[in-house]
Amino acid sequence: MRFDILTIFPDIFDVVLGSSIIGRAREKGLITVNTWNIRDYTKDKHKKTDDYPYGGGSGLVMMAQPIYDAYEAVVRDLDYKPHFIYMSPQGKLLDQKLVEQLAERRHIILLCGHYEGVDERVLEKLVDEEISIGDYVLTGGELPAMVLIDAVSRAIPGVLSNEDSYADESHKNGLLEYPQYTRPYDFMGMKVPDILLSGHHANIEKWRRKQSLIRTRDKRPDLFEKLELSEEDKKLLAEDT
Ligand code: 4FV
Repeated sequence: MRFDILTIFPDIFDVVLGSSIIGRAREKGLITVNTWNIRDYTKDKHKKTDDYPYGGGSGLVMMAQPIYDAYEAVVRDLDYKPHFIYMSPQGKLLDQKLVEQLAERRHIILLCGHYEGVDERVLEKLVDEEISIGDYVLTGGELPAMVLIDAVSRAIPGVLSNEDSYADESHKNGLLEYPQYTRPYDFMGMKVPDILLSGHHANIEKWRRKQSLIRTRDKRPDLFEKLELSEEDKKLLAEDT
């Protein structure tokens, strides 16, 4: 997977996408992340990337030309068109299903907006998909881009050291993850559920499934109502009532 990020703050990606799991995935060549400073594609001596909006109003709008020319630089040597995503509060909400769909792609360009947003004409010309990380307004699209890259990269085979850990986690198959425990057995008088020390893997899996169902029902009824419960699931939930 290749990510190209169009941004006016390329440096802020270095630490977050250069560390830990994502950093190691880049070193292993599982993902490539390139940042492109939109300011490098401005044509005036002040390197303007934004200007006042036509029609008046507060704030500034990012100009089309520097963005478009940065895009041209990315695709110059390509014989295909990468998938172009604009991070925006108006986009479709990023969820695990969309993450997994994006992880199937080979090359994604991410445009990070600032100020009031981006000139509509560059969106019309370039953008394949608008994606939001939540219904709130941020100062820039850089954090959303990092969130997307983190979530999508985790879904790429080989990025997580233990493939199973991806299979079990929250929001996989629409369920929240079960409670996790590690040593010590007794922490401030709170003990680990004994089932987890039983060594009986079938019973442990059953306990975990039940905990996931209960958590999803209680914490995220919106997700729970979409589940197609098996007869076994219904029995597990009925045990509590
Ligand atoms: C955002 C979001 C977001 C809006 C104005 C950047 C900012 C500025 N992006 N999910 N929520 N973007 O708030 O993706 O251009």
